[in-house]
Amino acid sequence: MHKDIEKIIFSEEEIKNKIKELANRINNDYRGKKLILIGILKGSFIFISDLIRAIDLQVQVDFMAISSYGDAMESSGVVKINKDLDKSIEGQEVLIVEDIIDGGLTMKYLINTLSARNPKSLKTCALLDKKERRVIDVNVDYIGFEIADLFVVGYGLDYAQLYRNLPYIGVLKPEVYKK
Ligand code: PRP
Ligand code: 7HP
Repeated sequence: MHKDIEKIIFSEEEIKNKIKELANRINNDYRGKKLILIGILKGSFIFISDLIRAIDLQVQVDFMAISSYGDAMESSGVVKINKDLDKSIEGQEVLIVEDIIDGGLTMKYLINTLSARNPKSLKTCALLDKKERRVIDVNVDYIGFEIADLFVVGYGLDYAQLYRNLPYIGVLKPEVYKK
């Protein structure tokens, strides 16, 4: 375990199994259809790369880069698009893929922005859902794990842009935040 991690919340094995479960549901729900996964950078890059390999459909991928947190641990509530999609999603089946839903402002913004582009369908997927923290109601169609109000890192999730490379999801030691 990394020296800055206090506790592992989800192991590599648990994440792997959860991704299989989510992909099975997605495969069944979109059987015979073409799907576009939209990964929200940076946090979702590891999750989406494992998820897409477990999906057995005609599937494309595109990315958006959004910033709402910067290096802070609380959402600023101001969402900014740093990179938009490369292609139109009009008339397409679209699934937004996030690492985590916290207050919900980012996902709400994405749903509003992307539904205005007239996709055939728009659904949402997040590996982690911190329901207790919600400040705005948002619909998440595929949820990996519900988690308590803990700041977690690893498997794409960062603190001050670090720890995204950890293969598990864990909680940092409190002294790391005080540095
Ligand atoms: C994180 C996460 C979500 C968002 C969730 O992104 O990846 O996009 O915050 O927060 P919310 O539900 O309170 O809006 P962050 O801004 O930290 O950027 P990153 O993905 O580059 O780490
Ligand atoms: C954003 C975010 N990034 C990393 N860890 C968490 O627990 C987070 N919640 N919202």
